[in-house]
Amino acid sequence: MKILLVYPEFPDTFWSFRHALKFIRKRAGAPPLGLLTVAAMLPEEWETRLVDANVGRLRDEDLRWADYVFLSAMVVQRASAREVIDRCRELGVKVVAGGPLFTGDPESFDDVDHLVLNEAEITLPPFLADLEQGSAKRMYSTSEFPNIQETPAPRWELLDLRRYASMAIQFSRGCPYDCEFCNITALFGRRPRIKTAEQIVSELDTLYALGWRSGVFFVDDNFIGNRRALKEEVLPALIEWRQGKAGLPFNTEVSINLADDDELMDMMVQAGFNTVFVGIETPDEDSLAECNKFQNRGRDLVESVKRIHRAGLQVQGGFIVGFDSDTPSIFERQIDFIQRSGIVTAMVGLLQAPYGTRLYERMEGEGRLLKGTSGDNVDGSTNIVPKMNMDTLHAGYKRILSQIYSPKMYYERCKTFLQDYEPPKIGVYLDINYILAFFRSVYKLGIAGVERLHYWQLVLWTLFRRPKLFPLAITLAIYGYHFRQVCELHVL
Ligand code: B12
Repeated sequence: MKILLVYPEFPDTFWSFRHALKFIRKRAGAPPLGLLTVAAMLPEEWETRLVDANVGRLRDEDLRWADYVFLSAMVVQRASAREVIDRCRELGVKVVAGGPLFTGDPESFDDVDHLVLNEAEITLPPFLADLEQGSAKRMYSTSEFPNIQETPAPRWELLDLRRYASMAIQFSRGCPYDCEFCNITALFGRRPRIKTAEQIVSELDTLYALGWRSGVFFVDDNFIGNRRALKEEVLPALIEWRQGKAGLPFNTEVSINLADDDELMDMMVQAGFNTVFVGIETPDEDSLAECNKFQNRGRDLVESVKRIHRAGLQVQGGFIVGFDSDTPSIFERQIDFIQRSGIVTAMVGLLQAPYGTRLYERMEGEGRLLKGTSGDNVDGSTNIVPKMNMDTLHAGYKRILSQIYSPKMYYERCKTFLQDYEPPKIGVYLDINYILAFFRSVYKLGIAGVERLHYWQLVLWTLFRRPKLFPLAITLAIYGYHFRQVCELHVL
């Protein structure tokens, strides 16, 4: 059997990092970990190839080669996924689809031959067994959550590693919290399911043996969902694994209460983590109560962020406007909060109700649900009717983005962050692409860019005040360029 695994193209969005990736000559930020994992579950004697349309072209001959195309996608890849399905139909190739887009909206894909939904650890084996018997059904789904200690290691060797800026690895699935707008608990449950330290170390060993030295993204929904396992098993194993190695900095996603645990932050830093994404959402207590984000309530959020920065972990933050409790003062408060916290990478979106969330049900019940969603929560769109007047909301949203990504405020924020941030202690791996990226930034940002004055001020300030953080300062300058391009393209 010949299987072609296909990952459709992402549009030019906030998280695509497309404009930043050009500086380091990479095509994509992260690999399709779902497909790599599914590939590891297929019978060994089957031939498998992978085409990630974000790093290479999907040719008709690739499709013709395959007996089955295995397609994975998020909602944001809908248009490209649709194109792949249409091409397969034209060429008479059968399609098996799975992943978040198809799991959330199977009704839109009548023309897909087999929908293998939810987590493949449960749904793929019966599909494969039926396929062998010649009686494969159209749809396989489950409400159970598998034990991921039995999940095989992803097959990274199917990738052309050189085209990616970072690799991905997964330690846990699920999140103990239950925020009203988040679909993670619906998709993956509230009890974090974890892999063993041995699994993680062995996966990292494989990446290391393949020559990987750049960043590794732990794609967990909330990495600190099971602290006991982290402190007693996983982090000690990672600290040990890292001895004598350079490169491979880690980043992940956590909840804000990481700031309350010095020991955990310290162990994460020793293990090589340098960046964490945190759902901050809003500085407004009523909105936090409304969306059940109790882990963010009753604390000085700016101070929590700064504690994490001072420990040596850069916070990237998610922010939302458009809660029922929001008044028009929220826009200035968000801008002020983002500036004071020094969160350089601030993803600000309008409140959306993904399928499967409690918010979706509430909006449906209140007759406030609109059709469809772009899947991109940073494009100024929403699928709900907000309580605030829509024009006021849009205007305020645009104001936030135009301000926080204006060169003046963006570079000011970089400085606030670099002042607070404790430089990482892990060995540095010198990659020629990063050195060249500096020279490209000199031209594109320092000579040709509207931000040139701010760029040179940051370069000089960092060289004199925080020289160890110079590469990071350049990376942030390049990110700023990307964020401005995306905001100008989609929102402003
Ligand atoms: C890593 C990640 C990213 C990476 C993408 C990396 C990449 N190239 O894929 C980055 C940071 C870029 C990203 C961005 C975004 N993401 Co994202 N992301 C994740 C995250 C945290 C992990 C995904 C992952 O690798 N999981 C590990 C693998 C093993 O699991 P998996 O992919 O789900 O695969 C399993 C099953 O789904 C199934 N499966 C998957 N594919 C297939 C295919 C077949 C044929 C079969 C049989 C089975 C199957 O089997 C696998 C094993 O069980 C998930 C949350 C999550 N827990 O899944 C969100 C998630 C996928 N992202 C989401 C969203 C919304 C986004 C953004 C739109 C967010 C934004 N703010 O703009 C952006 C859009 C991307 C873009 N470029 O524009 C949503 C998707 C919702 C949806 N229904 O589409 C999720 C589920 C998070 C959430 N809270 O809802 N994301």
